[in-house]
Amino acid sequence: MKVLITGIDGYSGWPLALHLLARGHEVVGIDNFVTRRRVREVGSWSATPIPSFARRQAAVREVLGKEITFYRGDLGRYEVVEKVLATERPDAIVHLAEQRSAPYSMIDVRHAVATQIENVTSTLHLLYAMRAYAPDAHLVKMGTMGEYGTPKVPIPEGFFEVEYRGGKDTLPFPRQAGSWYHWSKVFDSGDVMFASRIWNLRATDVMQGVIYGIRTPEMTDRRLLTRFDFDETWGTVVNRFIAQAILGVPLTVYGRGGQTRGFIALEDSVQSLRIAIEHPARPGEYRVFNQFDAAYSVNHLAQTASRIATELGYSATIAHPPNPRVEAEEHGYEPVHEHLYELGYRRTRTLEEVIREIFTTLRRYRGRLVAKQHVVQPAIDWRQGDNRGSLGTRAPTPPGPPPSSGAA
Ligand code: USQ
Repeated sequence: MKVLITGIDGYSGWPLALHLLARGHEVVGIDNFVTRRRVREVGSWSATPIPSFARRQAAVREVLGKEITFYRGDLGRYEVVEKVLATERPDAIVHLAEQRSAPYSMIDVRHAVATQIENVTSTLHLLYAMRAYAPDAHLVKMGTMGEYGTPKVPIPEGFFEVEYRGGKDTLPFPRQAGSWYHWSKVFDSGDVMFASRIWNLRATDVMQGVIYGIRTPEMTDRRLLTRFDFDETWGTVVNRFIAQAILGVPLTVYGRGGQTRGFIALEDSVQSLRIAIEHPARPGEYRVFNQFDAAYSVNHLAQTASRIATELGYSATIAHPPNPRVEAEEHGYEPVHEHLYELGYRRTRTLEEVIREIFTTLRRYRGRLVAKQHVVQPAIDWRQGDNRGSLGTRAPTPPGPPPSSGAA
């Protein structure tokens, strides 16, 4: 199949491209490199050094013997989206090209508006261009488990049956997102559902949990590694805990740490997306996959990361700074995830083995963590309307003790 990946230069876009190529699919990508710029904006960088896209393409050619067709462009410009779809006419489109950081969207009004405008616009542009140039293509749209929030009832995959005052219907499950970013994904979901209905488009809306991990089996060469963010804004929680353990600074469990989310390893996320592509939705079908493997509390993650860190010779401690976010810190969490399993998905990676793999891979890049360690501490407060000041004045954290000899 010919698959267009929007956001191919990103944390999951790049491993997805490698995986699809290895499976014999044809890959076309588009990216405007905005994540690279925005990570610099908050004073950070990827722990793994990321080559230019041209070098990435060359490495793919050399190592995998495959070609990636690439467009540098912005999905915010409709003429760009039209040109790519009219030229390529893909069988499937995996839409990952959105501002993906909840804390980034909470910096101030400018960041909130940019997040929502960019995310909703890119999706609408894709939907219109699909209708015009690729009406039979299958859209696999990256959404988030965070759309649902943390309700006190089990979370279905998108829809549930409701009985109310004598009437009965199957309706979209209510959304209670927890950041401007997460709300942008809710708006996208409504737009994709509506477009598939009026234009008979095929669509899978992926409610993905928090991803963790650093590599996939196709990354057989250092030049093929994906980015690995560890700062407050762009790093996800498991990845951040390991970077903190390597730096010798306390693992930052926000508040009481009972916050529970669905998690999935990078390799399994990529596998899930491939399965969705290979089993497309029917014309006019809008389906929802809850894409995660297991639910963990932040406390459990910190304890697991710190236990493994200690085994590997690092001295890891856990801190509970005041929660900069507004979220429930103790709650039940019971999301359903059956649709992917019905299509043959099986989890391949455990939390522990991936944590160990991150430690092993990151050891080589400790210097890059140390150089940016002041951006690891949280500074964006959900309650504040303007966090630009606190971002600018973040004091560099003192370096932690070096790992004991024999550390991973
Ligand atoms: N957390 C800590 N300490 C930290 C960082 C995070 O306790 O140092 C907590 C947060 O308060 C939150 C949980 O860990 O309760 C997850 O935070 P996160 O930063 O790993 O993930 P989140 O902001 O929810 O967003 C990430 C991705 C986003 C994706 C989402 C899936 O950045 O693109 O949509 O995970 S989900 O969480 O299911 O909505």
